Amino acid sequence: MKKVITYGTFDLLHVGHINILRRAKALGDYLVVVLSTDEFNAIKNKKAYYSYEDRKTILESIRYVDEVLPEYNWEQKIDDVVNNKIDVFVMGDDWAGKFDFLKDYCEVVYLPRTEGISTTKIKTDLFDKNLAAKVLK
Ligand code: C2G
Repeated sequence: MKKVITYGTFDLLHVGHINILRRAKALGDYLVVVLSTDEFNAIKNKKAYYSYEDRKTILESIRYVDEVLPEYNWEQKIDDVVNNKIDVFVMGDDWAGKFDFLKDYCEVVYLPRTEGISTTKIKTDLFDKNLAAKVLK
């Protein structure tokens, strides 16, 4: 069984997340998603809208996802790859090169991001629409 792993916050789930999960799963038979905890998000200077538990529940309902584990820090990736007997590490190419140290332990694949969508864009667009509705009322 070929095992694939990927990491992220996956907040306000959108098609960019689904595209990376679908393509990651297509590289093997079993996909492990290591999901940033709320505490680790604070270290990444991210504030997720949904809690870790809710983001985990959402991810576990996706057909491409076989297992969800917590991401506590930047240092756990080698242990995750070794302990879970991972064959392929996958990230979007905004991370290109950043995790090449894992090449000693597994295949490392960076996939093109989905253009035009991000959690930040969703938040900004909703804020602007809400603001415009107030101002133009
Ligand atoms: N992604 C994508 N296209 C988008 C948005 C995101 O392909 N339009 C990918 C990212 O490249 C990443 C994954 O979706 O591979 C999850 O993105 P985030 O939830 O933003 O994760 P990030 O904050 O990049 O966390 O240790 C690694 C970090 O936890 C990665």
